[in-house]
Amino acid sequence: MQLNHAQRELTVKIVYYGPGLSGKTTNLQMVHQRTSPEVRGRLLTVETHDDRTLFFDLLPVFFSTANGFKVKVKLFTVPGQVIHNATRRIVLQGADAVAFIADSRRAAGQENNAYWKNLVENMKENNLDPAQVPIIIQYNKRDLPDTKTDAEIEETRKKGKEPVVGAIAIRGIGVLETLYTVLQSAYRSLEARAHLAKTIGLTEKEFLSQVFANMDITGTELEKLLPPRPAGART
Ligand SMILES: Nc1nc2c(ncn2[C@@H]2O[C@H](COP(=O)(O)OP(=O)(O)OP(=O)(O)O)[C@@H](O)[C@H]2O)c(=O)[nH]1
Ligand SMILES: [Mg+2]
Repeated sequence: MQLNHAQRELTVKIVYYGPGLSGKTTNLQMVHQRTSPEVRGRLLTVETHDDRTLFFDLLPVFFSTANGFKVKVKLFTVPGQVIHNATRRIVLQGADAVAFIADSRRAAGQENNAYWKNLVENMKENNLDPAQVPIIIQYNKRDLPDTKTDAEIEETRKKGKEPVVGAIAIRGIGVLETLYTVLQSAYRSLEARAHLAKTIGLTEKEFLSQVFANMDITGTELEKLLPPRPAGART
């Protein structure tokens, strides 16, 4: 987190981490599609010729608080290919929360575990304390055959402390729910350390409702979590 009192600016950094081809870039593309052009920056992608992320993808989302603070949420993805570990470590620097995108297929189990270890190692290298930098897990590709069952995912959820979200990112299913969950975890961790409500008057409710105020949440679970807005409203 970067908090600049003079400029009245808060920057929050979220990193989408996980094995190669798990759907990290797809998540950002879907968030981009559902976000109004007025509040989003350019979706910056640097890819190889076969669409693999080479460095990272970045999507910034902006809003202003009732107190006149500018809030910038920066969404990054890391490159999942094994050879790009140094890049993953650099992109992870200063993360406020991590969305771990796993492939739900059984065959991907080992790969998921290897990248979970890799995440923990790289967090250590960057002095990111897992007790302070929350991780949430997305089980993506729920549309494919031979995936973990819902019951198995429920088991994982119960065993671990991390929130778990199911998704079919290519259809936009679970994508905004994942973003909501990771932002909520990020806010709570920052609130515990930096007291955002007290210092800049930004509550969890305002943070989350402002981020999603200019996103199309139609048909997502967020319709139940966020206050309804009158048609055409922008704030
Ligand atoms: N069937 C299915 N395919 C998906 C889903 N999400 C992503 N994909 C596909 O999986 C492939 C990889 O997706 P990306 O988003 O590029 O994966 P990535 O995690 O960014 O990969 P790297 O950048 O190489 O680390 C693409 O062909 C996507 O269309 C999903 O929910 N279901
Ligand atoms: Mg990618």
